[in-house]
Amino acid sequence: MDTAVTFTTKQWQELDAAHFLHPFTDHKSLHAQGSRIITRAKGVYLWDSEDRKILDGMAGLWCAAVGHGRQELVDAAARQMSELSFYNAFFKTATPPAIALAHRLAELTGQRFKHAFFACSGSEAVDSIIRTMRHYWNIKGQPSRQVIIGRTYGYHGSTIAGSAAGGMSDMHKQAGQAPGFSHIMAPYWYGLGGSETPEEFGLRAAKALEDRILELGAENVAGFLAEPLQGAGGVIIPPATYWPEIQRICRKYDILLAADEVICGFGRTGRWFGSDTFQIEADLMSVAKGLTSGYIPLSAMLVGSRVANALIDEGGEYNHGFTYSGHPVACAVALANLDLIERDGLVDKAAIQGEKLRAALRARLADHPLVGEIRGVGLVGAIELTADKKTRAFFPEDAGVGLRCRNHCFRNDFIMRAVRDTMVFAPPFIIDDEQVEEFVARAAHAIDLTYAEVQDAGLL
Ligand code: PXG
Repeated sequence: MDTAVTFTTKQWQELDAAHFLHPFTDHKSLHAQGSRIITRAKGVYLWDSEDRKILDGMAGLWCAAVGHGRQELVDAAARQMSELSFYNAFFKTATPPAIALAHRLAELTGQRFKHAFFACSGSEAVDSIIRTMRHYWNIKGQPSRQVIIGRTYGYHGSTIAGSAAGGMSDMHKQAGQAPGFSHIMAPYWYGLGGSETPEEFGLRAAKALEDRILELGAENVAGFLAEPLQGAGGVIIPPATYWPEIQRICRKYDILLAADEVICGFGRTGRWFGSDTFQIEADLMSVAKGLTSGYIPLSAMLVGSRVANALIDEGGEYNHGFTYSGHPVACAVALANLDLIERDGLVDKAAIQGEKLRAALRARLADHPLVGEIRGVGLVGAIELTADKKTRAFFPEDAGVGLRCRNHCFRNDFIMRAVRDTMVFAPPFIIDDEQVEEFVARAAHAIDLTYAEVQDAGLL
C-alpha cells in the first residue's frame, strides 16, 4: 500500500479502526471519534491529513529533543543503511556505530558509566536493569536479594517487568503483578504533601524507602529503581531534600540504585542527565527517547563500575540480549543526534527556554482560578488544574477535567498531555522565543475553555 497521503482522512480512519490496535487506548471510544492522522513534521510542528499545523508540546512523546525532520539524522541513517544495514553483536562480533556510541556515552557521563548494553525501547532497558541487578547479587553470593523497590506513579515501561516495577495500578490490574516488586509513595508534594513544607515532605517520602527496606529485610532487596523526576506519572519533581536522603539510605543498606533516565536523559532537565540535575549517583541508568530524539528506536542500559566489574570479571556468560542490541543504523542516528545536541548547545538551550516558558506561563496563568501550580525544570513541566487554589483540591476523578483540557488543546492544534488533572509538557529543545509565546497563548486558551466547561458542568 502506498502510505503517502493519497487517502482521505476518513479512509485512513476507517482502516485504522479496522486493523490498528493502539497503545494505551480505549478503542471503542477512539473508533467512535476517529484517529487524527499525523502525516509530517518539521521543527516544533506537526501536520495532520487535513493539513492543519499543530504545535507539538510533547516532542513526539518526550522524544524529539532536536525537533522533527532534521536532515542530519536522515543522512546518518541513509549512510549507515547503505554501508551496513544490520549485523548482530551476539557471537564475538561488533559494528563500528555500536562501539562508537558506547564510547561516546562513557564520555558524556564523565566515565561514571563506562559500559553500555543496547536495546530498542525504554522498557527493554529497564528489563535489562532488573535482570542485571538480580544477577549482580547472585554473582556476589547474596541470591536472596531479589526485590526491586519502585514507586507509586512510577513509569518504567509496559513489558511485564517494566509494568511490575512501575507504580501504575491500572496496568497491574490488567497484567497481574509479578512477584519480587514493592512500591513506596511518590515524592508528590502538590498532591500528597498536605500542610507540610516541600522539604519536610521530601524527607518523609524518602524515609518510606528505609521503612520498606526494614520491612522486607535488606538481605532481600536488590535495588531501588526510580526516575529522577516522574514523567508519565505527572512530572512529579521531588523536593530538594528527597534525593540526598534516598542516596544515603541506599548506601546505608548497600542496595543498588538505578536511575530511569528514559525521559530525563540528554538534556530534558537542562543538564545532560536528570542525575546531574538532582545529584544522583546511580549504579545503573536506563536511557532511550532523547538518545535518538525518537527518529529510530534505541535504548541503553548504562552500567557503572560496581556492577560492570562484577558482571565482566566474575559473571561468566551473560544470558541476555535482543536481536537488535546495538543495531548499527540506530546507533549511527544516535551519534548524529548527540552531535547536533552538542553542536547547537541544546542542553543549555533547554535550560534557558525552559526558564522562559515557565516565567511566561506563570505571568499568564498563575492567578487563573483553575490553576493550582505551575512547575518544571529544563524543558519538562506541568500545570496542575485544581478545584480550589488554596487547598490544592482535586476534581472528582470521573469528571475527567484533565482529559477535557487535553481535548481542547487537541481541537485547537496544540499537544499537551493529561495525567489525571495534571497537564504535562515537554517540547523540543529548539523551541524559539516566538514559539514559547505561541505555546503559552495556546495553553491559556485551552485552560480558559476548560474553565468555562467545568463551570457549565457545575464542577466549581
Ligand atoms: N521509563 C520511563 C521513565 C519512561 O518514561 C519507559 C521507561 C518505557 O519506554 P518505552 O520505549 O518502552 O515506551 C518510559 C516511556 C506518556 C508515555 O504518555 C510515557 C512513556 C511511554 C509512553 C507514553 O507519558 N514513557
